[in-house]
Amino acid sequence: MNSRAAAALGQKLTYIDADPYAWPYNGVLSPDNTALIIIDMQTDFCGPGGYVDHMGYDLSLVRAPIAPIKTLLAAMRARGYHVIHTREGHRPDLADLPANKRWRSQRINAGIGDPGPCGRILVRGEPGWDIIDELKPVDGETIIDKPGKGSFCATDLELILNQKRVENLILTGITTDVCVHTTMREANDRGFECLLLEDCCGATDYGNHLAAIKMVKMQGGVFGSVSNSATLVSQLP
Ligand code: C5J
Repeated sequence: MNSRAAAALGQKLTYIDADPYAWPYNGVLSPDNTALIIIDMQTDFCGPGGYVDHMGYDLSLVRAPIAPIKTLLAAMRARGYHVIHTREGHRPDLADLPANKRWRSQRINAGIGDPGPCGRILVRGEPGWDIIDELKPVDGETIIDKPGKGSFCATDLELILNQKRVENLILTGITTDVCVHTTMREANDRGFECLLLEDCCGATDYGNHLAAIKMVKMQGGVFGSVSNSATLVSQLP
C-alpha cells in the first residue's frame, strides 16, 4: 500500500527513528504489512561446540544479540506482527551443499557434514542446526530452511511474504556481514523496505559488524535504514 492509499483509508502514517532516514519510507507500518525476520540463531552459529565455535571465533560477539532479540520478539508477538525464522543447513545427504562451500569449511577444521559435539555440522535435524532455546519459534511462525547465506536463494520466502502481503522487513540475527547482509540485499532488490536493528545482530568480527552497518547507510540508505530495538519497540504501532 502506498502512503496516499493509507491516508485514504484513514490509516495513520508511522515513522521509526532510523539512520539515514525515518523508516519505512512511506510511513505505512502495521502488523499486517511488516515482518520480523530472525536469521540463523542456531547453536551452530552461536552455541558452544557449533560451527562458529569450531572456527575459533569469539562466541560473545554472536551471542550479544540474543537478549535484545528476545525482548523484541516478545514485543512484536504481543502486537501480532509476522515472525519469520531462518536456519542455514544442508540435507543429510549433502546434495544441496556446493563442493566449494564444503571444501572451504574443511580447510579450517569445521567441515560441513562432519561430526562434532553438536552432531553433524550444519546438517538439518542435528542438535547444532536447531534454533537456540531462547528464541525458539512458536506455532504459527514461519521457518525458512536455506542452504545458502541469503534467505531468498532456493527457498519459498518471497512467495510466503507475497501471500502475507508483507512489504516491510525488520532484519535481525547472525551474522551481520554474511547471512543478514545477504538477505537484506536480496530483499531490497525485490522491493521490500528493510530496517536493520544494529543491537539485534552480530558478526564473528566486530569491525565487520560495524562495516556492514555502515554499508547499509551509504547512498541515502542503499539497502534500507538502521535503527535499534529500543527505538523500534517504543515507536511501533
Ligand atoms: C555464515 C551466517 N556466516 N548465518 N552464516 O556462514 O552468517
